[in-house]
Amino acid sequence: MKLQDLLKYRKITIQCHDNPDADSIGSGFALLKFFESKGITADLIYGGRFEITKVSLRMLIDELQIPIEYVGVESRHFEGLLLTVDCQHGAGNVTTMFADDYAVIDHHVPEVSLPKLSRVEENCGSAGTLIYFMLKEAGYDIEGDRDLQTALYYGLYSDTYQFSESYSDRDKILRDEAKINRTLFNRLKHANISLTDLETAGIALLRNIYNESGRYSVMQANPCDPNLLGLLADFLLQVDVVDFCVCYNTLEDGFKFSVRSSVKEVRADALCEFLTKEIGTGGGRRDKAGGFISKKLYEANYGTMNSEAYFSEKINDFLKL
Ligand SMILES: [Mn+2]
Repeated sequence: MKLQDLLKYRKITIQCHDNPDADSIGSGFALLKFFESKGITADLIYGGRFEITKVSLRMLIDELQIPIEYVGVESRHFEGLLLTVDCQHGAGNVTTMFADDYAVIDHHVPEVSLPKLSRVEENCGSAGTLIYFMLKEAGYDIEGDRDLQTALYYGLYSDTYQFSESYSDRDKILRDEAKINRTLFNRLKHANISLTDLETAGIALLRNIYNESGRYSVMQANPCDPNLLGLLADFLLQVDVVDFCVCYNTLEDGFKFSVRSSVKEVRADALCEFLTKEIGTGGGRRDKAGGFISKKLYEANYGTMNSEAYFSEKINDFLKL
């Protein structure tokens, strides 16, 4: 599929995945600009349970004036084309919305059967890389648009762990030739948490519970952006005697948590699945994973059991397996 194939639509809704990241937002923004330049009415949306709170993403949106709109968890019907970017319509990480036609631009392994109008290339480190080349293919004047290049560049940077996992030739071309707003990029790079997050982190660190025989830590933080849980877990794993850890917080409807592991005996993804079995969802990678436990299902199974006790006891059970 080429971008030119989508120009027949008079109305296009671009949808990012839920909990959108820099790549999804930047990619959506670039497509929005392209369609608008062609006189098409385009909107940029995302759904899901959470509105964007991560500081760097708010900064990206504010500084580049990205008109992204949060639409919540309710499915809606949009007129014209629905284009999911950095995700696939029907997949688990994107709230299902409806439209007259569907299109997909993504760089993840196909999870669902794709619509005819699809372009999925897994050898791109970011969806933005693919879009950068699609825009060039369509003859769009990228060079003249520094905001667009900054957004795609920052998306690639974020999706590839600071370019460390960017291997494809096309990723390298975007990295090397994009003309970006360096000042903004530097600010984005160094704006991961807010002062409130810093205080939340400080309190959480003091409440760390270390299990000596299991060589793990469990830490509860006050309600915060999920990104902070990941950062706290990364930090905790740096402690010499911590082999793996779980950082969580209590939200209105359940517990959100991050797991990190540096030992092969404890897989972070397996531990996540174990902790959420029948009461939530979780997964990830061998070293990094995360999950959510539903309050309703937790209470049905464990009553008023204290959450710190739940995590500790469950982890001990997991270690016995
Ligand atoms: Mn991506």
